[in-house]
Amino acid sequence: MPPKPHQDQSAPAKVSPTGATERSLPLVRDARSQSGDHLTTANGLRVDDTDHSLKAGRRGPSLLEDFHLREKITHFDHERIPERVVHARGAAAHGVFTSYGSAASATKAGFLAEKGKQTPVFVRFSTVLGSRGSADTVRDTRGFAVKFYTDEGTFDLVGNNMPVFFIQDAIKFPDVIHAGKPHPDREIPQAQSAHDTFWDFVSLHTEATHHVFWNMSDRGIPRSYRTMEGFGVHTFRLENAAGETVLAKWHWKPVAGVHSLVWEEAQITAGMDPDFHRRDMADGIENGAFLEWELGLQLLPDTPDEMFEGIDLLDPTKIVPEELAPVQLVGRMTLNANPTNYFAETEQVAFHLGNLVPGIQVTNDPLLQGRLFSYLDTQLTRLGGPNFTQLPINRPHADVNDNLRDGMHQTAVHTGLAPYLPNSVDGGGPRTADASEGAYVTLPTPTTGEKVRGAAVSFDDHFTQARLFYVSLTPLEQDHVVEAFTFELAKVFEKGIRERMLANLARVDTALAGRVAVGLGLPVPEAVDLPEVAPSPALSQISPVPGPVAGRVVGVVAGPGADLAGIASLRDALAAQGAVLRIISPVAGELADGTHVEIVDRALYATRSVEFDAVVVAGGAGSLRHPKLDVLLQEAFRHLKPLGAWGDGALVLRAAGVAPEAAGVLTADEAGAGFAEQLVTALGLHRVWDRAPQVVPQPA
Ligand code: HDD
Repeated sequence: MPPKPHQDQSAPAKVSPTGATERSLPLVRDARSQSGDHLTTANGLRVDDTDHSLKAGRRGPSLLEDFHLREKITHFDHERIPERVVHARGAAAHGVFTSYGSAASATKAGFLAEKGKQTPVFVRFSTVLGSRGSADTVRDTRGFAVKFYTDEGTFDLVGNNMPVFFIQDAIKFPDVIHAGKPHPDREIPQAQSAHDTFWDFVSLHTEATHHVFWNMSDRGIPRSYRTMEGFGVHTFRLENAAGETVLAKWHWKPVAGVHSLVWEEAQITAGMDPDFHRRDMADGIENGAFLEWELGLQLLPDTPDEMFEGIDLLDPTKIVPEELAPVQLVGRMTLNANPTNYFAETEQVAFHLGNLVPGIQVTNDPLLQGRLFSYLDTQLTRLGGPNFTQLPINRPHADVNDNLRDGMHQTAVHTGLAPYLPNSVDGGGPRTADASEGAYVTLPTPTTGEKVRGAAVSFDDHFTQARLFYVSLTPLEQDHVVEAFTFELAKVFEKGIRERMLANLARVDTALAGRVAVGLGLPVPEAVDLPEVAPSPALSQISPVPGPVAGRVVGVVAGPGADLAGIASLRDALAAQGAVLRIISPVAGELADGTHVEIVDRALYATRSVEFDAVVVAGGAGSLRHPKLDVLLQEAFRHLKPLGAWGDGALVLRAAGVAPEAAGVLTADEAGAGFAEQLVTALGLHRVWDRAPQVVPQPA
């Protein structure tokens, strides 16, 4: 009897609330609101029929007295809450943060100070502009919001996958978002920056230039959440147990390396699988390929001018290059459990920059100051009142005794008579604490000056760091930036906006501006004097060293007669590294030979190359020919993905126009250990960068 067919554990249909659900439960307090086996009304009355409304006769009108019908429909009518005004589309996971103890000299924050200390976390990733139902892979900044449920209260690190922001002052946030969101007349385009109002705004507010460069770089189209860096953006002030302070910037360093899609791939994926990133994360966690980051800090002296090497630390459009202030690693975060319920957890989670713990204080960064207001405020509309911290996902893991009372959606039954302080009725409590008992005591930082609507002069340099970013990229990454600007500005209707943007680009890099101008068919802007900047290699994401491949997906093309034993051994070799093998075949169903049965994971008519990080043709499948297979292989080749074949599989590559001798095309006689090893190394390098000159037009 043939063995049991292989089941693709990561196929979407299998992503069900099973193991992950159980794992996540202890992380959420009071998560179970349902009990018993019978269907009931909201009041616990057992229901005999939920498919037919109560009628006056089988063909008669429905009756108003049908309380079950009315309750069922009323509740449904009110199921939606307003989506987030920004970062509406997101996906989240539970995990744990483990401290290395190395931050103890900088901060007294308990979750960082003690080596080995573990703190539960909930992390939500998001796009900024698109609405809740938009696609994951659009070009955009990604949100990276982490909730640490610490013993001292909840700490939220609400960052992005880019270290700078479009604006320097929170008062402009409604403006930049109005400009980035779809045009108000037709609500087009969805989740895109490639339109007039966005480029109108950023060309007029040149402080946006640095962030725009990050968006137009490969950082704007991440391969997956697990391959994104994260940044707290602002400078924070840390305080240690001795009361000493230091300024700090937060960094999340992905263990899987920083990797992106290529633009054409991102666009195809948005249609082929709009849920690409959330599926990748959920599947990875379900398969045990957990997502991991190290938390790092850039520590900078707390000087009165709050500057470092001429960089204003209060300006959120500036970075401190890692070469000037190394990122010191202080802990590790592992995301290891999927949410049980999207609405209850991912949708209702509420982040807030004011959720701080002792040892972490804010600075006067004017963007940060405004954010401290906005996050609490927005939840009042979104979550319908002031009691959202009582929702299970938002409940602190520290004791709460807050004297806040009543209000919409109050679920606590408070005892006592005196929710005020001081009191002589409830025994005088709850009592305030001092710093030695863990109270948050605001640092007495000096503040002087005239009331003024304005910014420091040091906020005026809008171009030097954009240039620093651009010149730090490899030529290939620079090509991608040129292509992105050309694509986006080509979608801008107003010529004046395109010209203004070109003039801004010329203030960053002359050659770049020239290449984009040529692409747009517009005059090359006049060259201007550009500042000398020392490149920061840490800003480039292409690494010559192969990284981990957990969560990566290899497609293996097979058909009748394919070497199923070879496929099974390749699957085992990949699984040992946390990667997944999926069989691609012209039709769905099973492939079988005398000893093996394999299930086809992806029929050719239902897949596209974008679902795979590498594609390999199995031996024995050499006679397969299919127009969709040609497209799949050519696309994977064009997107610089590792390709390969064993045995006569190479014939399929050649028939599709992919030369087995080309860069990054691996061939072998059989799917042995050597072939698997080469494939894992190629996957770990993410793309076959050497192939780029063959598939990308040479830079002008
Ligand atoms: Fe914000 C959501 C990140 C500037 C106002 N923001 C939000 C989220 C992230 C960020 C990751 C999604 C949180 C979640 O998953 O629920 N925002 C940033 C970063 C910024 C930034 C890194 C700059 C450094 N944001 C910013 C400004 C303002 C806001 C300047 C307003 C003045 N952000 C909001 C908000 C949101 C939000 C309106 C929408 C939903 C929410 O807060 O809970 O309050």
